Order: sequence, then structure tokens, then C-alpha cells
Amino acid sequence: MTSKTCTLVGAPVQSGASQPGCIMGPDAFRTARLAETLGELGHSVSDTGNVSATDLPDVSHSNGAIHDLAQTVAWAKALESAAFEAAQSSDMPIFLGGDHSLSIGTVPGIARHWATKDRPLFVLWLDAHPDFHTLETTSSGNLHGTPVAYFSGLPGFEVYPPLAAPVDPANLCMLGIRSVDPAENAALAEREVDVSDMRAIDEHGIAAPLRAFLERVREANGALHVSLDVDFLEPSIAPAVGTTVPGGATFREAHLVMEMLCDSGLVTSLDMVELNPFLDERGRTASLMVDLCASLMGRKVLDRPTRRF
Ligand code: 6HN
Ligand code: MN
Ligand code: MN
Ligand code: MN
Repeated sequence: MTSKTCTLVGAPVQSGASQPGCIMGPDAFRTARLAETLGELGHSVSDTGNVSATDLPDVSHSNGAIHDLAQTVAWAKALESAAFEAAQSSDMPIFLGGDHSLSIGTVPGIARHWATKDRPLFVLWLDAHPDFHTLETTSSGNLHGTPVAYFSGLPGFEVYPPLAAPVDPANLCMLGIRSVDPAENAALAEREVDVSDMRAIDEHGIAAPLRAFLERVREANGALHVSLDVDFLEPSIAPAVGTTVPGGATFREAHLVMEMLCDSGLVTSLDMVELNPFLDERGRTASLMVDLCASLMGRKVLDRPTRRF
């Protein structure tokens, strides 16, 4: 792939998850040599360090299960600005999580950037979960279960920051889904979200739905944000996450997704989320996530186009 300017943005968010540990995620990615790996692939990398969110807004919600709302809203505001700036100044912002509530900030900031270029933003959500709760429907109260419903413009998010550019639900694709709460199921059924659950992937393989989605992005001249949750992966290869669900993407399925994304040339930003280093085994999950990022950014086995049959 052609050489890109990559901006690493640390987002040590853990207010959206139930257990602590994601605060250490950005430094675990650094320790696993993310910047050096991208540099070895020919990219120019700058690490802007970690964003911080200290000014807590005075917000509340009637759903008593919700915890850490003010902290999560503060992160959303700070990360929206950081994402917008990183997108203005580089080819490839890469957000180092942090739990998945960080996408409440990163995706809207990236969407605002592409709106100024008149290009629609598409989002590929690689996750065991659709993260499609509203503030009314979340029963765990863990706000990492809400980003997709929010940035797609669903009602009921008055306490989150207003969206400059909502993502059209028709521009979403979810792969790897295998744990959906009843309220999320109902909300997804009402809208045209392209969801491939693990059953569909077992039946058709992971390449077919991804290829179809990439074709849609290309036809629309879209920009593509990828949000990679550690729990997309099979827990036996990626134990460092608080929300493991059996039956995830295998090592090769995950690399194939990244390699196809690389070949497409369409990806313009990336979230790497939910890494909880406290739950890792000798850094293996952090290293796997870095290797997946390397596949996305051009690491190949053979220096020639993949054979077609
Ligand atoms: N994630 N649906 C569950 C909940 O608590 O709302 C799980 C959310 C997981 C969040 O994948 O980032
Ligand atoms: Mn908490
Ligand atoms: Mn998630
Ligand atoms: Mn998940």
C-alpha cells in the first residue's frame, strides 16, 4: 500500500465498561510496538499521546442503571475534537482504546471531517455485540453498549453531545455479531443495518459480506471508519477483554478481513478498542491486535497480488 501519515491518539477510557483495566490499553498497544510496526511498513507515524477529559458536565438520566455518564460525555467531547483534528492533519487516525464508549467521540469527529469534504462516512463494526442500546434500553448501564445507536442518530441521546453529521444506518456493516440484547434486536430489525452474525459467517464465509459492503462504499465514494473490538475475536486467541463471547472470528478470519480492507484502499480511520491488559496473558492479545493493524496497513506474505481463481 502507498505510504500514509498515521496519527496515533490514545483514548484511555474505561468509564463505559463494567470492570476497570481499559485505561491501560493505549500503553499496551505502544508496548506491543504499534508505532514501530507501522513505521517498518513504510508509514510515517506520529503519536499525539493520550487525550484527557477532566471537565465533567452536570448531566443525569432517569435510567438508574447508567453509571459514569458525566465521565463518558466528557470523553465524547474531548475525543470528537481530537478525532476531527487528527482527520484534518493525517491520512489515517488510529484511536487506541479504551473501552468502546470512545466511539461516541471518535466516529462523530471523523464524520464531521468527511462532511466537510462532501463524502459520506461508512462504518465497519467488528464486534461480538452491536452496541445498539439507547440510554433508555441499556439494562447493564455500561455505556460502551450505546455508541452505534447514538452516532446513527437514534432518538433519546439528548445528554450526549449534538451530532454534526449522523452516520446513515444504511452505511453501517456489522461483522462477528453473536450477543444481541432483546432491545437491540428490536431496534436493528426496524432499520436497514447490514448485520452478519456468526451464523451467517459460518454459512457464507467472512469474505462474501465484507466484499459486498466494500462495493457499496466504493460506489458511494465513501470514507470508511473501522471499529475493531477485541471481543470480535475468538476468546481463546484474544483473552484480554471483559466481555468475551465464545464463537468469535478465528485468527485467519480476522487477518483476512484486514487484508481485504487493505486491498480495498478504502479505510480512512480505525478504532482499536476494549483491550484490557489486566486480563491479558503475556501481552498476546495486544500483540495480535497490533498484527491485525499491520495486515490492515499493508503487511503481506507475498510481494505480489494475491492469486485469483
Ligand atoms: N461492547 N450488550 C451488552 C451491554 O451491556 O449492553 C454488552 C455490551 C458490550 C459492549 O462490545 O463494547
Ligand atoms: Mn464505573
Ligand atoms: Mn463493542
Ligand atoms: Mn463487544
